[in-house]
Amino acid sequence: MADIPPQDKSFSPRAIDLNAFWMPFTANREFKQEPRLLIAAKGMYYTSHDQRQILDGTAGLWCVNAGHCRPEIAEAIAQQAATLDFAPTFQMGHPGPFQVANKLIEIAPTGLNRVFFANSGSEAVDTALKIALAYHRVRGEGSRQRLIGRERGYHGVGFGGISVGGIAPNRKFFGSLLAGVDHLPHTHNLKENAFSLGQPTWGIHLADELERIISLHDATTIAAVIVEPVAGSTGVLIPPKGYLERLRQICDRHGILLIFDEVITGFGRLGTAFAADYFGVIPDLITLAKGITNGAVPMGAVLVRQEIHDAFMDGPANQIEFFHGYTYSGHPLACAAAIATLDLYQKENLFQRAQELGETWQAVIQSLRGLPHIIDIRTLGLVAGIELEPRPGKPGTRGMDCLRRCYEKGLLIRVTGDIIALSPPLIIETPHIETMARILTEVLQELS
Ligand code: PXG
Repeated sequence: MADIPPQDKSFSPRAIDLNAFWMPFTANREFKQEPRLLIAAKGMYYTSHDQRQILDGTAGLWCVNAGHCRPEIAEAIAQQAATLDFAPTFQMGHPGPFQVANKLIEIAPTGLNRVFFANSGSEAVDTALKIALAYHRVRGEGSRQRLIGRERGYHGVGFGGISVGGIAPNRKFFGSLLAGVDHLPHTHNLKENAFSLGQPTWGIHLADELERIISLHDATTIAAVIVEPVAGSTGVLIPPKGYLERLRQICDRHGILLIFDEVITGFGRLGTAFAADYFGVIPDLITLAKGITNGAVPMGAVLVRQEIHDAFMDGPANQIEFFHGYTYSGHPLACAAAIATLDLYQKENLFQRAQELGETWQAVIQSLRGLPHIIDIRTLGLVAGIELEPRPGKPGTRGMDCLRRCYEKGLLIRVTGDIIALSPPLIIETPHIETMARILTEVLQELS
């Protein structure tokens, strides 16, 4: 726990004008009144601008799975920046993305052995949706144009992602979105499932709603279904037992592709490389980002079943097969970070950490039950959602106050409305888990 970041000076946020940066997904005016700046990080801890050690309960934003500022990753990035800063991957190449792709398919579920690179989860999602649409078209089933998402789904902020996503504020400001999208119901139900341990037993029938949507539109109009195996951003919603299996069966029956958005569940969050392995349900495409580089350089990726890729390889060999890509697809710095990160995950067996610690994590976090305001606790792997009762007429304020007070006491949590989400780096040890629980206990006891 003696991780002291190499930053020994306090920093006053007033030393810079905070107005020019329009902060993402932030109450800008409130934040700038009372800024919380992080100035260094090491292992399990951030250092705040006023020189306090803040235990990272969220792995940054679900991405720093191997802990902060790992020298292996920092050195790989520095060396790459000095050797080959940028190289195109359109009609050119460099070794990085080929190497990363090979490493990814080594740990990917069987059959998903082609990789397309992007620079974020949002881009990975839009890429996966485009692959799904184009796949059906190149096979002569161009009528399959509909995409099915889910209520309370989060798939980033591209137009594809917000269209299949199920969060009203992320959608309602932005016009008519993609046409031809429908949504499954979400699976969250406190009356049936509050305080379930692991996967809840109620709710498999919600997967059958896919059959209803298919009868409404006809299977020949549907390209793909996209879901997060565990919904993260909307408050850690764990799939009911049998639910993902049922979605897979229905998709298979109707020739519909199944996409798992594993931007937060990928890279060991549940104790396996991917949630697909944890649940034993193999989708046709998997979207990745965040933990792929330990958060150190932006990178996203789509793992694709080989048959899907091969369907594109039918025309003349001198023709571009898929009209899609980003200037920075397979960027050298991201690749260097990814290679070092994947090596570290393997060397330190980090994907097993959530299995080793799962029982302790569940026991300690579930022991918070009974504290004021808590109406549900959900845990799986090294993730937890703690749902607080909203203050009457003021939803979200209790959650935000909780975040502030935890931060003051040295713990970084995420809140979405009144739901606390915890997703620590996988290098976490039992004493850190106990510290998290202690701080949460104090804060919840004090909170109105
Ligand atoms: N899909 C999923 C499942 C995600 O969780 C994205 C796509 C988009 O990734 P990018 O890299 O474009 O942001 C995400 C992102 C939170 C939180 O607090 C979660 C995300 C981002 C920011 C905050 O839960 N997930």
